[in-house]
Amino acid sequence: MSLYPAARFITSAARAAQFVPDQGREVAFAGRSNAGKSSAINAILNRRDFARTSKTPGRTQLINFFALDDSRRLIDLPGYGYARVSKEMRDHWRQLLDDYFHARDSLAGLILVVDSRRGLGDIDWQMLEWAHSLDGPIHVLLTKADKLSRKEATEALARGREELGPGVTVQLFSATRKLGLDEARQHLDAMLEARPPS
Ligand SMILES: Nc1nc2c(ncn2[C@@H]2O[C@H](COP(=O)(O)OP(=O)(O)OP(=O)(O)O)[C@@H](O)[C@H]2O)c(=O)[nH]1
Ligand SMILES: [Mg+2]
Repeated sequence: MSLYPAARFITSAARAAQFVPDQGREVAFAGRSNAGKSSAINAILNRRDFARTSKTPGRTQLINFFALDDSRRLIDLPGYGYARVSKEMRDHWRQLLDDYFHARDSLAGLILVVDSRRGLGDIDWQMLEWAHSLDGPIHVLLTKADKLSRKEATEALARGREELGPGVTVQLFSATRKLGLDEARQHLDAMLEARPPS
């Protein structure tokens, strides 16, 4: 069963001119390189190899636009924080993300993907600050929870809740074990279905 049976890849954008028209609603997935963004999208949509996944961090360097239906989209943002890239590359990413966040009236919410073993890092906080100016909900997936013991997972979630405070929701997630899928889908649906700002 796919939640969005009509879901399809639209395009990859390397610059703002290549963004799809800013209509309808979209939810963006952000996170460090290798955090598990593409895997989370695949798991949530119940589609294998839909958003590409990679064992090489930093491979997805473009903004990938996926249509869920005629008016709703999922956005796979390029990962950040991967050390072994040139300064030019990092500057390019920063510009691309900056352009994206400033351009998109259709952006209805952000899903921040964080490796549960690492927790929130400086660069995640920067992303959250950026996203807070959006005025839409932010939901954090603490992913790869399958790599944690039950006790570690409980602690990671408690720490996340405490650090993020009441404005941001957070959950444990595992694409591999399909843990937390329903909770993630509920947040995604709520973001996509909320009324557009008038
Ligand atoms: N054990 C485990 N591994 C995962 C999980 N999610 C992703 N991975 C692995 O982590 C690696 C990176 O996953 P991706 O989904 O490609 O990560 P990404 O955030 O899209 O990475 P970039 O596109 O490079 O920024 C891959 O080897 C995945 O198989 C998970 O829930 N559990
Ligand atoms: Mg990816």
